[in-house]
Amino acid sequence: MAKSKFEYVRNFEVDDTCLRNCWIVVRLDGRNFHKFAEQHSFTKPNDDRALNLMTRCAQAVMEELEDIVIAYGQSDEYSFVFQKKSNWFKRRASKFMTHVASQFASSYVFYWKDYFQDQTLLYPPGFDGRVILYPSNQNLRDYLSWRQADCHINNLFNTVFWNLVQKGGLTTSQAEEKLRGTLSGDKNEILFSEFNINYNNEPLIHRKGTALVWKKIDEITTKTIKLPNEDKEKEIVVTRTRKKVTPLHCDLIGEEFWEEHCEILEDDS
Ligand code: DGT
Ligand code: MG
Ligand code: MG
Ligand code: MG
Ligand code: MG
Repeated sequence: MAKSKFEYVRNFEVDDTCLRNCWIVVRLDGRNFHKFAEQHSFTKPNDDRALNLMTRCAQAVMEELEDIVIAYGQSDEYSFVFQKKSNWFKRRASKFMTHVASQFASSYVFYWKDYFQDQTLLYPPGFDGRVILYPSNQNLRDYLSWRQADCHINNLFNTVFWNLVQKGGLTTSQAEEKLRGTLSGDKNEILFSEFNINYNNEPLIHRKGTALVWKKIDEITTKTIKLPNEDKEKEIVVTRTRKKVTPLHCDLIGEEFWEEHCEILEDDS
């Protein structure tokens, strides 16, 4: 086909190929969710409807898009890890970022009513996205550890803060003042002595966030077959192994998770 004289504009497109042999991580974060949470009456400090909706959207992203080996989410964010050798869209960063963000955002609207029956969606939410490349398994593990540590730090703070306000009768500025400069040990102590709460017994989903991994499951179905040379039909049991996205609320920082899910970190070569 002959080229039009306009064709040259293509040369203005810049190359954004992700370096080979690196893990490709896409992290999304809700735009101005401080306001979004207020306007949609999210419960404080954690709204399980919102957290489960986020996970439902992440599951849709993992199932619809190629090559995602693990996802991790907390608060209004989710990270998606694409396998090192992925050649999806020739590793173009903009394709990864935009497909993840748009699939996630449309899912958020699509599945909203399944989680928020009594709360209408008041305006369309948005999510920002970024792409980060990690060359080594250690870097990837440290990235996920960083996000999970962030979840822990924020959740411990928010749990004490909202107990002081909701049960302790403090104003938000008094609670802020009381917590200024406190270490995690102090926060655990306030929770225990003032509210009889052992932080370690708080729900895992709030303390650890949510990891989504592929799990093999055996799907058992019955099938009716017609045998050759016979008139009768026969029912047989068929077992199919299928991969299913499964949510886990566990520690990602220690060795145990990575030993149990050794298929995620492939050979570091
Ligand atoms: P951004 O990301 O710069 O556009 O601004 P924000 O407001 O989204 O800030 P970010 O992402 O640092 O913080 C997440 C906000 O989302 C935080 O203000 C609290 C809110 N949020 C997330 N999950 C929950 C929840 O389960 N319950 C409530 N009440 N708020 C939540
Ligand atoms: Mg942010
Ligand atoms: Mg945000
Ligand atoms: Mg955030
Ligand atoms: Mg097209």
